[in-house]
Amino acid sequence: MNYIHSTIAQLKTSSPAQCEFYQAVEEVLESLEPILENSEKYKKNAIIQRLVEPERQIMFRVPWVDDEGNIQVNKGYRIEFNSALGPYKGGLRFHPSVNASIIKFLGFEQIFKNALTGLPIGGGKGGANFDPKGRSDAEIMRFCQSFMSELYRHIGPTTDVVPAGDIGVGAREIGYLFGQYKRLTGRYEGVLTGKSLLWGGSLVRKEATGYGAVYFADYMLQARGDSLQGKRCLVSGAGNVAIYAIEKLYQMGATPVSCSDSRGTVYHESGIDLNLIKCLKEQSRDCLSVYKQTHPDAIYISVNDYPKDGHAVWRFNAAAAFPCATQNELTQADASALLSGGCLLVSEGANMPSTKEAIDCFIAAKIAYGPGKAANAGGVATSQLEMAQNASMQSWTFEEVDEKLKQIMKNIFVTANDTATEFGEPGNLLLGANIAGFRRVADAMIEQGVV
Ligand code: NDP
Ligand code: 2IT
Repeated sequence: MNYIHSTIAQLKTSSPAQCEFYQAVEEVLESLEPILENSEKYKKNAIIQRLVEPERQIMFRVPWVDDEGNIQVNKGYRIEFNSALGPYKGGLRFHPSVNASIIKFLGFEQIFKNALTGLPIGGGKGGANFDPKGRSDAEIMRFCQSFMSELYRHIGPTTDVVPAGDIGVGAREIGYLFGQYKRLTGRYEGVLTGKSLLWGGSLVRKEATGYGAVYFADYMLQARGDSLQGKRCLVSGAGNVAIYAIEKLYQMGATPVSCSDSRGTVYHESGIDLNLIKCLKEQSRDCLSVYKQTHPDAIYISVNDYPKDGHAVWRFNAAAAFPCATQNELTQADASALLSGGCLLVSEGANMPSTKEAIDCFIAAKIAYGPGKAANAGGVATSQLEMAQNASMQSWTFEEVDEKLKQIMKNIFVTANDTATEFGEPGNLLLGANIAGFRRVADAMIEQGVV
């Protein structure tokens, strides 16, 4: 058994039943074969064994009282995965599916994503198995306060910087979390990102992940002598990332024709009504099924009617696909359907949205495929720009931050593309992103000794 396979086998014994985490590790490690084969130093320094083991894992009880006076108990997590390049950085996810496997896969991805940005940030992730759906603002506040009552002792502006959102965590939750942090510590400091513009947030942070995934798509197409202009695009999700991917697609002359949530998919041939989605999801927190009340010509497909082997959203013909909802939302059958429908590009706004088999189809077909750790890095990169503004007591304009975001996405594309070419697989951005991110973290780890 070679170095990579023996590490994965050991991991399955030492961290049992964490299938999403194994999936993320296998995807990265398998693309490292070419660099590991040619360099003894990573093996000699046990870099792979060290990388797959988080530096620290914090799990805690989150008790809170609901509006009926019942005591509820959730499980909270913060995984401080790797600090070779800087303080741990990565969001929080509040969703009923959250468990150690999901937080570890997200934290592991975050290490390489953050390395690819070229910024001084390590990798971490946190969250809770809390379901915000149907909860009142007062319940959300009490949950966030209880969550922070434990988390505050583990975080700090030079040690571990939390949110800027992920599934179920947006501006409202960040406000409540920050308020409690300030109350407990008495410190007004940049320990959270994605803050409100009224009290230390950065312009463009809200838009950054979705915009970044579209900029990345545009760089992939430019390299192939093509552009997004006039292209029909499928988008999944209807949250923060999906909304701002849709907005940027319109600005770049493309037509986004779909979006989805946990209950169903909307397909609108003439183009998704962005203002309506913003109202439904950012304000009234409604389900997408009501979209048809305003647009009877749109198609709505409930999850109950999805194909058995995948998701309705990928079964329409389009030139490009932007998965922006959640992990494993794009299967092998979905990938085949996309390719048969003429899809030339996939840019992942979500983390690990495509299954391994789906990715294999995209790589084999040699379409432009932007893996999440490269294509969605605009969010965390703009979080770091928020940290930089906080630390220097400055506020940059929308145009300044947007320009820096574009430049960062371009650098990530060029780095992944050049690395793919260097390792003999031109155009394979999965390989290029994994090797480039790994090389930066691994070399820093070697220089810092056995810690
Ligand atoms: P939001 O909570 O704002 O939106 C998530 C969207 O995905 C919602 O429309 C939600 O549906 C849908 N969704 C969530 N879980 C499922 C599921 N199990 N099945 C189907 N649909 C689901 O989250 P974000 O937009 O912030 O995050 C989306 C993805 O992007 C995640 O993978 C996240 O890790 C990734 N990401 C986010 C970044 C950020 O800056 N926010 C940065 C980089 C990556 P419903 O409305 O019904 O809940
Ligand atoms: O997956 C991600 O990169 C995020 N959810 C954003 C993390 C951050 O700290 O901005």
